[in-house]
Amino acid sequence: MIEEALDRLPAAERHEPFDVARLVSIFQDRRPAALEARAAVVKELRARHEPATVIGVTGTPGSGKSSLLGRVSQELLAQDAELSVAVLAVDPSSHLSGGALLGDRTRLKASFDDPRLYFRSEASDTELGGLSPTSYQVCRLLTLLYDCVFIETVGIGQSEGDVRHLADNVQLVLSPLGGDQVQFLKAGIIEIPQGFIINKCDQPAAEDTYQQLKQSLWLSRPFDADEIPISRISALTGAGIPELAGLFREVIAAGPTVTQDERDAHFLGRWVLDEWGRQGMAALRGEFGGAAGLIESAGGFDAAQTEFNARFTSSTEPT
Ligand SMILES: Nc1nc2c(ncn2[C@@H]2O[C@H](COP(=O)(O)OP(=O)(O)O)[C@@H](O)[C@H]2O)c(=O)[nH]1
Ligand SMILES: [Mg+2]
Repeated sequence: MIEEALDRLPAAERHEPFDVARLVSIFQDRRPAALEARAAVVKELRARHEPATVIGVTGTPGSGKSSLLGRVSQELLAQDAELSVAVLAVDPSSHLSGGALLGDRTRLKASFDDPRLYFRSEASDTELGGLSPTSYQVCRLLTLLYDCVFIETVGIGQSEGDVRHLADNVQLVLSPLGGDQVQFLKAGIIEIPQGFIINKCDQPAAEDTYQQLKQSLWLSRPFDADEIPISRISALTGAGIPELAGLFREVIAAGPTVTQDERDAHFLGRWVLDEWGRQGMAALRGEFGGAAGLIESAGGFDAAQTEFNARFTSSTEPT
């Protein structure tokens, strides 16, 4: 597997879709052989590329995340001829396709032939749309191949795979009179995002949503309420999309805020919990000295997995 992965690397760096897709599959592969291949790929890529900024786009299903990402990614490519963009949609529904993102506008479809834009959707492992260790792995690859990575996800706050551990910047999408919007803002969720996007501003109720959000922000974030960007857009008409793309370009230019070490530590913990449960977590905290400690002593994320597999398996064997 290592050889295949390294063979495909040059084409993937040129954004050849088929080769990128093959590498993505290796990053999703749960078999032990994939660990080594991933480590080799990451090592090569890190020597040549700085990791890209990751932007999380979250919000309830139907708020228009896919539609706006389809629009705004296209706008980004138009505004900057050098830029490449990857979109990873972690979808809670089982029937997956790029359908919503592509929309039914042929103009949008055309830009999907542009190799500077890569779209991938992945089934979520939870109904809430939480991120899995696999989402992390794919994101880890894409940040080394593209200039900017968007993660579309429903979950914010409720799952341990919190998007804020993966994204450098989190944007919460609201739509006018969205059913559980109030719920969303109550749950302490309003504190997390670096920005809000009110989509469907082609609908008159959007003005109320804007006022409501402003008030909630003044109450719950009095010290930064006036600085938090609220983008008002319509993914349907395209209104506000150029400005939103401008905001994203600033975020991309500012660079990553979450370090790779933090991401690695968080998602190593998630992986241990997934694979080995509470007993695994106890061992990780105890004899392995915590996720960050294990990664450091093993010499990287993949090596830490290999070491944990080997030692934890042997320590749980009956004596
Ligand atoms: N009126 C209006 N409808 C929109 C807008 N953006 C998306 N939609 C519609 O809202 C529905 C959900 O959109 P989708 O992008 O799949 O939402 P997601 O579940 O958040 O990814 C679809 O029927 C879209 O056509 C918008 O700006 N205005
Ligand atoms: Mg969607």
